[in-house]
Amino acid sequence: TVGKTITCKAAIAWNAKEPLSLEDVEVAPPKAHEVRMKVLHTGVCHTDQYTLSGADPEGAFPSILGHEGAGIVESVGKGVTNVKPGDYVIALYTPECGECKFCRSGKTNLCGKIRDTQGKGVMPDGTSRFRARGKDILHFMGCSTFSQYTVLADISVVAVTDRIGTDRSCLLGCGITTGYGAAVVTAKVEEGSTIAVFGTGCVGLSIIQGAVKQKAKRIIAIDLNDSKEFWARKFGATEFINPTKISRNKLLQEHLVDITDGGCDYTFDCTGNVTVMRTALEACHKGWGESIVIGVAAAGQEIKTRPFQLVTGRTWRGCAFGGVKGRTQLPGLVDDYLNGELKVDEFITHRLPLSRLNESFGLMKEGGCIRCVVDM
Ligand code: NAD
Ligand code: AHE
Ligand code: ZN
Ligand code: ZN
Repeated sequence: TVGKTITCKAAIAWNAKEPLSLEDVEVAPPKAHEVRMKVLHTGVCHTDQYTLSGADPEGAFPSILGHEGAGIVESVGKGVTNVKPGDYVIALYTPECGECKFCRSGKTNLCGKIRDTQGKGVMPDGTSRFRARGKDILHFMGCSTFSQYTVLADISVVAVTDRIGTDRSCLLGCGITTGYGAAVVTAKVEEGSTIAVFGTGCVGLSIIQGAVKQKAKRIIAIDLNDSKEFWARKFGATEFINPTKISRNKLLQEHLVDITDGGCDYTFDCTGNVTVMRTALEACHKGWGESIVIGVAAAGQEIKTRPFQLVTGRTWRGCAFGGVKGRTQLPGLVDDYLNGELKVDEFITHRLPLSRLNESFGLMKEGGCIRCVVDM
């Protein structure tokens, strides 16, 4: 197959708001500094559903979604030195070139090298490697893991040991790393802290996992769905609040400030709801509380609060992929998993074959589904 176009199955998003269509796609060989990957497993993240819903200002169609995938390198283009055919890899929607202004700053995990073309759904040379029904199909987040084969920039993959199965390592490609990193790398939650996590899906539960590791004292999980209480406590939450069940005369932020002696040290939005983001900021402790935005909000949505909230020492920040540098830090997270120090298996509540990938979007709305892993 090396150097040749591969025809395989992919779940194509022809238009927003339509189910994905399973059909043949032609995957061109990798060009210079590109890697063709045989995707073995992919998770389905809320962000895939968000972009399919049409709410993503960068969402473009037809495209192949999916950004939480792991597999094997099938072939590499000229100049690729970081991976070789046969390597087990995780796809990185936040690449790491190590050379750009961002990578060298020491201040962020964002990489600027290919962000413009990635956002347009094309490879760094401005073209696509996918064709179906005689049309070019766009890439997504530099990954497109809803295809049995995909092509990525070499800086968008990291090789990891095959001792972790790809049905587990795929989840390190987004949800688990995003939440764990938000708590450990971005917020750097300290021992004894009080934190609140808004939205306890895969990302929120992983924040809880990170906060437990950092020895937070109180971990308050907040979700509209009561069935999330079981999951939140299983991962280490000390309290659970369903916001629809607190006293009607009180705002949720007031309630949180009351029960925490002045507010939380850290709060995290994992809902993508801008009203929740405000609540999370205002639930922070005066003088030092920090609120981290992780959820992605629909086009046109904006956040607001009284500037006095910031004047009085609260900080509003955010992160992508938890602030984790994929090529530098993911092998370490895989080791943590293998040493029993990072939960991964516990997030997998459902498994589906590629032919039933669409069902995962319905499952996501149910409280009982944390992550659905798709066997490609
Ligand atoms: P998910 O759908 O599994 O979980 C979201 C949870 O939020 C659900 O349990 C839901 O019941 C709850 N929720 C929704 N509205 C709520 C509200 N008003 N109050 C309280 N709880 C509410 O999603 P996920 O895969 O865990 O992703 C969470 C969010 O993070 C999404 O917006 C996703 O797009 C985003 N995300 C961002 C990054 C990043 O790098 N910044 C990475 C992954 C996911
Ligand atoms: N494209 C959207 C925003 C989507 C978004 O924020 N994506 C996150 C990752 S979500 C993973 O599940 C992200 O990485 N953002 C940083 C980046 O560089 O894209 C929009 O609003 O345009
Ligand atoms: Zn994601
Ligand atoms: Zn870079």
